[in-house]
Amino acid sequence: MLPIHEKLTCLLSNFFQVSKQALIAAYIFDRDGLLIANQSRFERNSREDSEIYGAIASVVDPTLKRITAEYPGSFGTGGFETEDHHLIFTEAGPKAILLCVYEYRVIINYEMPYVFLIAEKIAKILEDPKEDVALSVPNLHVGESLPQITLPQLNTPNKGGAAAFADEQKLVFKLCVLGDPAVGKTSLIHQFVTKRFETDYKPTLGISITNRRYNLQGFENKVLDFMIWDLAGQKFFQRVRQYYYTGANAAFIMYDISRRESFEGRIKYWYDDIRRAIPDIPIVIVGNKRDLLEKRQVKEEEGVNLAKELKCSFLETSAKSGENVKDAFSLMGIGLFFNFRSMET
Ligand code: G3D
Ligand code: MG
Repeated sequence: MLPIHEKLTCLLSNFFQVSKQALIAAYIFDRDGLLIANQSRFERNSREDSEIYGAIASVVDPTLKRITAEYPGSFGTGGFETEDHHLIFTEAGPKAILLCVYEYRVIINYEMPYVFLIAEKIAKILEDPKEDVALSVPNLHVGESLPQITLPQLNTPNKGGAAAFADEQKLVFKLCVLGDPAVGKTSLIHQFVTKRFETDYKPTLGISITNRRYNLQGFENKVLDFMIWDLAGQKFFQRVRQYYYTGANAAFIMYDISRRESFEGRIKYWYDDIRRAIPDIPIVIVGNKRDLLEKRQVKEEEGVNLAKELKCSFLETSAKSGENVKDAFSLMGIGLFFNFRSMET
């Protein structure tokens, strides 16, 4: 097992792999403002590497002090812009703060799901060093169906983090999992829902509903209840469709990368089917069975391109090994949470 510091460094380095176009540097501080781990897009200890922090230090240090003083509990996230950068501070559990520095030209909305995912992983690593937290960071190819995220401004008194997020809230999200038989829908859900406290199978409808509570890191008062609808029957009858789709907040459309016939034409079929019922929910196209590399019949690139065309997000998973599964649901939860917030305000 890796020591904590190495886990954090490895996580940040994977974060850079997927965000390298936008991210300049990332720092993990403890609550006393001491640096625990960091990574930049430049070579470690190079001149550029040390220059970045120099450029932002004058705003970072006082901000960290203020966060600790004003928000001893939960502050969520907040950020501001300097002349050249976006600085995003995010709570990473009770012990740490993640600071991400982005290029000024970057649209921060698109990066935020990642920031939260990383913060969540950092919190878990620090909370229980024995827990096996995936250090990989999925390359979620995001389309235009992304939520609009409004960041609280940390430098506005009383408007930032804690104040904006303090009220308790319970959100229920219905997530539909679609795709041809045997692509791995049920397996994917079981990977995510390790402790199934409620699964309700409706045999006449061929639908199975599973609930899973999800706590969004940094937002202690928020509870997200995923209600995951699985097409458990072999036949998807016309009369069930409306019932299945009604009220859905998001959908996964899955195929099996080792069976071309589950991809070709079929993703488009499921996409049209749900879009007819609900025109505007976020959809992630999921290429499953990524572990069957030697049997691959659909290139990752083909999935990415189709997702772009349909304005969906895209991710490859393995419901067998668990690769990217929890992260897929986390990213969806984060996206839905912020989507919901921006609809409210
Ligand atoms: P479905 O719910 O979409 O119909 P299932 O699909 O979850 O029932 O999975 C169908 C079969 O694919 C199962 O095999 C399951 O174990 C397998 N499977 C699901 N996901 C993966 C994966 O990521 N990798 C591999 N290698 N297999 C996977 P069986 O043999 O039990 O029918
Ligand atoms: Mg199934």
